[in-house]
Amino acid sequence: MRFKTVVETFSRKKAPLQFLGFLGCLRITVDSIAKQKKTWIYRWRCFTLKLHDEIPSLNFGNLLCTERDQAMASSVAARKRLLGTARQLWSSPVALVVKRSSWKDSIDGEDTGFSSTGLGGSFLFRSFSSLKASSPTLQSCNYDENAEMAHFPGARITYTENLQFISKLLPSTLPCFRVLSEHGEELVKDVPELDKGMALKMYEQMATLQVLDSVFYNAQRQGRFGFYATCTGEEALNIACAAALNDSDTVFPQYREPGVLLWRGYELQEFADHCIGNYQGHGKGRQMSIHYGSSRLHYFTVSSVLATQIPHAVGAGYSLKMENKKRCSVTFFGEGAASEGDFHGAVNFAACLEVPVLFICRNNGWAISTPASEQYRGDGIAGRGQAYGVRSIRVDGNDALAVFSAVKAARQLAVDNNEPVLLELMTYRVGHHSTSDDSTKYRDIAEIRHWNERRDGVARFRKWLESKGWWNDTVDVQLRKDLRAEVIACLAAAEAKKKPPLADLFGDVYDSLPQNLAEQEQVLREAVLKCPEMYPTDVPL
Ligand SMILES: Cc1ncc(C[n+]2csc(CCOP(=O)(O)OP(=O)(O)O)c2C)c(N)n1
Ligand SMILES: [Mg+2]
Repeated sequence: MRFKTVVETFSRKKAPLQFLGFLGCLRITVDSIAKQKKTWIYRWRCFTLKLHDEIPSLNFGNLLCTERDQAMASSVAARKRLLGTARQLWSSPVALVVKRSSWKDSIDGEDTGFSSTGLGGSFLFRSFSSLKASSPTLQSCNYDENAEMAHFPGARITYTENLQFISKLLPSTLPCFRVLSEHGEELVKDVPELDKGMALKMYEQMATLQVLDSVFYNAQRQGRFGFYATCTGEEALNIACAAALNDSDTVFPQYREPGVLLWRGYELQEFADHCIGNYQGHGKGRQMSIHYGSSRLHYFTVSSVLATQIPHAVGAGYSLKMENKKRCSVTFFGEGAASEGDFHGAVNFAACLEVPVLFICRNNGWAISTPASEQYRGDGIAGRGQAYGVRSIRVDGNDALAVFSAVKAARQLAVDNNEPVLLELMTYRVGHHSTSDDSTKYRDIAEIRHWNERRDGVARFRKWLESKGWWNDTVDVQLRKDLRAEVIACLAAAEAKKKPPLADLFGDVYDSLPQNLAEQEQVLREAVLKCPEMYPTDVPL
């Protein structure tokens, strides 16, 4: 398996070094120094490190090499000791610095799998930052020889003689980051810099989502298409996340995040065409109606099989890292989906492989009829981050400004450091789970009303806009009226379009139709011709 990543190289003499990233090892190609191409495989579990005194900009001295070590590194024995310490403390490479004249003796013969033969001159290079160990444990490593440390392959730890289990809970519940009060007042000085144009665009998109949901929900109830799920109560969260991301970040959605697509430019007509399932719809009528997707907008097609999108996002993020794209992948999921094994495997994978991926959990309190209180015993979803060695944050998901700030900052961390970040956005699912659900059967109507009337995120954002003098009732009424007319017109236009031809039912999976599918198509055609009244009349044969 070969990845294209060419990694940052440092050299005073422009030594033509190239790092090719591999899973689990680094392949180092040293070119013209030896006037011939030589390749070494450097196993990443073996570790070589030396401070290059001439290039102070490489600042790993504070991590592993104290001044004492530098002085001692002048002797072969001391360097070997340093290497040994490094191996024990650090299981992945940060940098490999080679100065041939002084290092040949200690590199050769070491079990690094690396030979210095053929190297000449003085040069150094470092592995790409994605392999850089960034765990806080590294920085607090104590390798004082006098401290009694228990070195196991699984952890670097101190001993205790107290037989004590650690508590089930963190010392205190994780706080919830917010920027606005329930009344839309600014609570912090550093309100994210949103200019008027951006803030208004966000609000208009939130309103569009509300109108879209209202019209489509009713259309489904009228039997005009098969299934629908609103994001009522989570519109502010949808749009704030989308606005904070880069439009080219690859999104792996659950199903309650159509706002991200809307923000990126998915047309209202595209939503309608897909739900109705006409020939221009993304799924050509073969998908559930809310299973939107768009490769143009870097938005993977929704799959209702819970949590399957989470490991996919990690794989995509890993690939973005290897191609040095400076983008991240983003996956959305509910607190219910976070109970699936896929979530746990994916987060652990991302932590170990240092993948730039955002795990965005919408904790809306319900997974159909299962309340969050029956979903976990720890501190929600954010509380799991530390166990996996992943940064995490809990945010008020109904505070668009808080969500915007947190996602923006998380994205920066992910892309700059090649690391995953877990965000838990606290919110409430105001709507029914879907058109197949009546949530009043399992939850109190007063609870729904409370969230809808008192704690709605769009209303809160609007109050903030009004406090700045950027919005008022008159424009709001007009906007919603215009949007409603537009959505209704798109739906009517979608219904007037042809259905996809029958042959489309069998296409798009294989390059050429396999025999069994060809036979099935033939049988279906014969059945339609024999009993046309049993089949839709608007599907072209
Ligand atoms: C693997 C799997 N199990 C069960 C279901 C049925 N199901 C569909 S949605 C859902 C609830 C998901 O809740 P959550 O992840 O909290 O998302 P929310 O609907 O609240 O946005 C369930 C159980 C499914 N689609 N896939
Ligand atoms: Mg939920």
